Order: sequence, then C-alpha cells, then structure tokens
Amino acid sequence: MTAVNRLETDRRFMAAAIRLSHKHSGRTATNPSVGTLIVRDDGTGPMIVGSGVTAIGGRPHAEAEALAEAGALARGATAYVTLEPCAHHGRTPPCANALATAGVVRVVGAATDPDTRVSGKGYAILRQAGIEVVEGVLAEEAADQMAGYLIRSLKKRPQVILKIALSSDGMVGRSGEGQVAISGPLSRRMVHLMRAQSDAILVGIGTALADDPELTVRLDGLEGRSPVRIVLDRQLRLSPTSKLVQTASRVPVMVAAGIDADPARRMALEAASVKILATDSHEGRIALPEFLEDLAAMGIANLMVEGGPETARAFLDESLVDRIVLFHGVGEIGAGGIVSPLRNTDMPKDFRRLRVAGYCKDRFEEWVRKI
Ligand code: AOF
Ligand code: ZN
Repeated sequence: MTAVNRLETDRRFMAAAIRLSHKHSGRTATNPSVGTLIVRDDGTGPMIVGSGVTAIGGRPHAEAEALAEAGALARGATAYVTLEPCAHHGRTPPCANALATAGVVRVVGAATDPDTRVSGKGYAILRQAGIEVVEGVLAEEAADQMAGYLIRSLKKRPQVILKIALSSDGMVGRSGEGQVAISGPLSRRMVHLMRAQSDAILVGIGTALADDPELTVRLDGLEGRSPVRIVLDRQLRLSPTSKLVQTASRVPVMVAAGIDADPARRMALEAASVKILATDSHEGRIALPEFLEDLAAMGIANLMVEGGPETARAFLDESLVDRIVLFHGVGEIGAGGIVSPLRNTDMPKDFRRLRVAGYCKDRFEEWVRKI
C-alpha cells in the first residue's frame, strides 16, 4: 500500500470511529464518548473485527469494548481510536497496555488527551511496546465531537452552546408576548435532541418569567433524557407556580441566586425541590466565569444556553461561548420585535461556520471557535 493510500484508509476508518463515538455523546458522565475500531487486513483488504464506544456512565472505555469483540483477531491488527488511549489505572488497567497485550501492531489516534494522567503517556506506552503509532488523524473532527470534555479539562468550565432561533427579519420574539413560534417543528425536534445530548440547559430569569418554559426533552423515547435546568436568577424572582418549579421533582432545576437573595423566596423554592446555588455577583449580575467553574466542578461538560437575548449577550460579552447554533425561521415578526443578540452576518470574528442544514423550511447554521 502506498503512503497516500494508507493515509486515505486511515482517514476513512477514523471518520467511521468518530461517527461511532457519537453513539454515547452526553451519556458518559465526565468521560468523553470515545470510538474505537479494530481493523485487520489478511490480504483481501481491511476489515473491521471489533468496534467499541465508551460505555454509558463512562466505563468500560472504548478500547476495552472493541478488544473484547475482536478477541484473538486483534493480534496483528490496527486500532483506530478517537482519543489517545489512557495510561492510568482506573477500574481496569490502562487501555494503552490492553492494546499492547492484545497484540495490536498499529494504533492510529485522533485527538490528544489533555488529562495529565494520560497526555503523551498513552502513546509512549504503545511505542515502548513496539507498536507503530500515527497521531492526529482527523484530530479536529474528533476534538469537535468531544469538545465538552476537552473544554472542561482545559478551561475548567463547560462547553457553552448558544442556541438562537431568529425570524426572517432577525428577531427572537415580540415584546410582552412570551413564546412566539419562530422555527418549524423539525427545528424544534433538533433542539430537543441537542438538549438530550447536553448536561444542562440554562436560561435567564427574563426568559423564565416571560415564556414560562419547561426546557425538557419531549421526543418519543427520549423523555428520560432531560438534563438539569438552570435559571440565572440573582434575586430569586422565579415563581413557585412556574412550569420549571412545578416539574422540579421530576427533572432537576437549579437556580443561580445572589448570596443576598430573599431567604423566604429561597425556602419556598427549596420546598419545591429546586436547588439554590449561591453565586457571586459582579456589577449587579451573576459572575459567569465563577459560576461556570462551579458547574464544571459538578461534572457538567456541555451547557446549552437557550435565552434570552440579555443572557446570550452576557455570555458573548465575556467570550464564554464556544458554539453557536442558529435556526432561521421563515416568518417575520415585524413591529415590536426583540432584536436577536447575534446574526450570521455579525458573528464574533474567531467563529467559523462548521455546518449548514435545511430543516424543512428553516435554515440551520452551526458556528464554532477553536478550542
Ligand atoms: C480511553 N478510552 O473510552 C475514554 C477515555 O475515570 P476513568 O478512570 O474512566 O478515567 C477518565 C479519563 O479516561 C478521562 O479523563 C480521559 O483521559 C480518559 N477517557 N480513555 O482510553 C475511553 N473515555
Ligand atoms: Zn482507557
């Protein structure tokens, strides 16, 4: 096989490993959802003999799953791993050692692991065992899939995903009217799917009061996948009769409140199963960097910010947004419209457009910045 053909083959199998890794996105706790393929070539072309993805909850790791499936066929094979194999002893021996013991002769890796127990060490173990290692194949694509894990490891805060639904005239709603339909049913389902893959959904108190949203996942079969819902509410204005509070015993609600918030309001919300997070303020607002650090410490790696415009602005102004998803609806809002905090024509300049899609009549755009 020529070097060019080999690189093409490696990219093809790594792309497949990345697709596989999506299977458990959002379901592996603080672990990334990694994909592994074991591929062997007995002269008739490469063939997948084992595949694995990090198990729900984060263990076993992807390599262990794939090696178990491959069994003796792993001997002499190539392993494609979307993240550098681990080098630390957890509940099982390191994956790097497991690959060597199984007789894998070549490992192709994508993203490098920032975890200090692993970084560089996983690849070193493999090389010491005489295994050929190729690093960084489709590294950016793999990093994009596990962005929450990487950002939490590197920046000690969750990945912040900002979602905005805009009308054709660039509005996000109409003043005083609560929830206004902007995007179509397919877009809404996509939002619910994104919620299901997130660890938390956040809104500001303005949106909580104006829209009385539920912020749950309402897709057939995925009802149990609603993540924790968070409201930024310095003065505890959230009503005990709101849908959020009324459903708090079923799907958790956390409220970020100022340290000086009214104790009676606090007690009323706590009595309804709402968890109050006492949070520092800065210039009359919740101090977002510190708050995000607290969320990361709680294990939250992916945070979806769903509104409203002021909250979006606050995150954008502090450069705390990593990914922006825009749902452009076809209807017009016109007079009394609330202007979107952001349009695709005035994106922060460090963002690039990753993906465009059509969801029925709506146009979807996904923008990211470098981790
Ligand atoms: C792998 N394969 O599938 C995953 C890895 O808590 P533990 O012991 O599971 O370790 C967590 C670390 O394991 C995590 O920070 C990352 O470095 C690595 N994740 N490694 O070899 C996998 N999910
Ligand atoms: Zn491992």
